[in-house]
Amino acid sequence: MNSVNLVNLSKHLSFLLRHRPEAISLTLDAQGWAAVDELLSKVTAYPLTRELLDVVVETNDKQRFSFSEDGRFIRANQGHSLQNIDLALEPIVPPEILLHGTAVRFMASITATGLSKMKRHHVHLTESRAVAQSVGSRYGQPLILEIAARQMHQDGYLFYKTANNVWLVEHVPFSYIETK
Ligand code: HQG
Repeated sequence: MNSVNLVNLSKHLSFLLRHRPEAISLTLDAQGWAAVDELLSKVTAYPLTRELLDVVVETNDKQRFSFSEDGRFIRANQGHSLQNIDLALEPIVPPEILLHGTAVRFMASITATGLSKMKRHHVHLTESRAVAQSVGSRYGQPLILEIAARQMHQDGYLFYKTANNVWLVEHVPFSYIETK
């Protein structure tokens, strides 16, 4: 088990559970759940066992995956690009301010159109400045945007929170954004 690189395995699972289950003919249900037994039998790139899967889910730095209550199914908590998946999260009231980490080079476009979900299902927001900083720096010089989330909620926008504390919203018009 020690010889498996858990970060690489986690990336492979994200690829399968968020983007390309068909790469190994894996079936996801409408809420993104895959049967653990099916996953174990179809993943060939790693010597995946139930024990190793438990370790990945438990130790993943962003808690990217969840098991169903009975432990028989697994899904990615957020970040899907698959069109036919709906996590069926309940809308909840957001805090006053949420953060979005982006890169300086995207700002001209964000100023023109607001924050868009791009290839994912939602715009991803966080309560953590450290998370926003590291998410933004994946794309260049990072910039943290403050979103008037409670005001958006009052204006009728729906917010969701994933099992791993990522906040989701469909779109953020530029009028709710402050650069800080
Ligand atoms: C930017 C990670 C131009 C947006 C993190 C971002 C997150 C625009 C990029 C999760 C734009 C999309 C998501 C517009 C948004 N014009 N650029 N109108 N609107 N953008 O990766 O939020 O490691 O799809 O600012 O923790 O960076 O995958 O989204 O820079 O939760 O588990 O377009 O990914 O989690 O990039 O990251 P992404 P994101 P995981």
